Amino acid sequence: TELRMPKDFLWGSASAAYQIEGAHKEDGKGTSNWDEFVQIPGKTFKETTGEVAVDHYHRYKEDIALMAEMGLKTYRFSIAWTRIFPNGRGEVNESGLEFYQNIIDECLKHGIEPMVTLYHWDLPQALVEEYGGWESEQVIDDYVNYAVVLFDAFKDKVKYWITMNEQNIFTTLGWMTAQHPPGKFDNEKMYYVVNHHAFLAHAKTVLKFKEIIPDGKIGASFAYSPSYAINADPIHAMSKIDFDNLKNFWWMDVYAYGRYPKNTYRYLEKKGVAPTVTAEDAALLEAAAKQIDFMGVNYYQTSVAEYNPLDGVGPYGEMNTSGKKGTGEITGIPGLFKNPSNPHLETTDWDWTIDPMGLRYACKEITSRYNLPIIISENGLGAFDDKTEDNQIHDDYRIAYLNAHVYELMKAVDEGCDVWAYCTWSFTDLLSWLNGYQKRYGFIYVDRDEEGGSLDRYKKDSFYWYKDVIKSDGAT
Ligand code: BGP
Repeated sequence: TELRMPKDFLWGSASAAYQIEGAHKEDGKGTSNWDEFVQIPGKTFKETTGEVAVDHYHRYKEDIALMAEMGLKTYRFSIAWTRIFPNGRGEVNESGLEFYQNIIDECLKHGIEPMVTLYHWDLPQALVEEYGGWESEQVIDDYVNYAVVLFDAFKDKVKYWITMNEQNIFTTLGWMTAQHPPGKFDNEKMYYVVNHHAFLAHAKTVLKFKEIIPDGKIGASFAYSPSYAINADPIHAMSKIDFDNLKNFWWMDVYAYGRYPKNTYRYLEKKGVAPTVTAEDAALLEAAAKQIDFMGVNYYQTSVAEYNPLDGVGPYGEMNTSGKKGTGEITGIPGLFKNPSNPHLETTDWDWTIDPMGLRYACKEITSRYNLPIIISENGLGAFDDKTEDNQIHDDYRIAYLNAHVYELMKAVDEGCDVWAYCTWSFTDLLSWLNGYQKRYGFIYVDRDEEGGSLDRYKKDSFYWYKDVIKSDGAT
């Protein structure tokens, strides 16, 4: 039988404030942790920053008009906390609110459902300086206060909200491997404390949300990398479950059940790094878990789990930020698992495994474990610039990648998963946090490199492909 998504399926695309907006000091915007971090030599590819990014701040009308031309049903974007509260809290910066008001109105004008991410990694630097940002529990109320301002401002216009983008990634890269701000690696206990604060901030926000926008939909977006044991030797099957518990369920279980996976909690307790969970925390997490409406999933790749001896590889390894295949190192947790590459699958130039069926696997795992609706909040292929002289971009590899993933997603729906939306990463080309402007994800090519450029927009072949997909409900 023919596969086809329902008529009201939200075909979308996604972005994040720091990666597209630019205008890093305009209209009262405060400094974020990322504005600071990129100033440290050697932290990003060729020292690239988001100071200008792809200038979406000034070109949002043009960009949203392109979305409308494509027929996009939803646009997922994040709000920069520093535009709303330049110092993280205190007085609201009205021109910041106005900017997002304009984006939302522009979307609605074109019949595009806005989907808002509250936090996509750019934390007000003032809060870092004041009390250490996520390291202090003071951040919880500041986060909730920021969220409530947005709920009040946009409650009549925005239905879909995402609290955290990839809490697993920003905490792991920020506190375990030092690749994101604040660039720390030597305090494992703090890594779990930071996560606990983020969970509590998420949970309090979900409960507030239900008071302010009772018919709205809220969840968190998780970077989910499902795993396969390297072979049928039970020792690797054990590594797989340890990996899933420590790297996936540690977050998803808290969002969906309001509690940490017990075996992993015990493991961390023995190590002396488990977060303290008070009775009040437990009640709050559980209450919020009952209220979330969907699991947001950012899906890029799957992992392989293999046993890793106590003297084996650790969590930090060189990351491939150059696009030279094979330059990324294997990492793991000594005594539990390591994550070698998958001999059965191809990779991107950045060593990311390409596994369309893994998307269906992810959906089925979430459906059986949590029985929650799913929003695919990111999925996409990073590739090099390949514009021809007459401004054409023949990105057939991107079309092949997305097409295979859409097909697997439709199979997941056919097999009983309740999927509401599919957002590709990304609509326009934009800044890749550690890989600069050379790693492109968009349907729209933006003329710029590390040095700058005209910032003109050009439609890639994938633009027309996705337009057809949307028009035909993905019919195969
Ligand atoms: C996700 C982030 C996005 C985006 C994407 C692509 O982890 O939520 O913000 O950057 O990955 O990643 P990269 O730019 O590293 O290729």
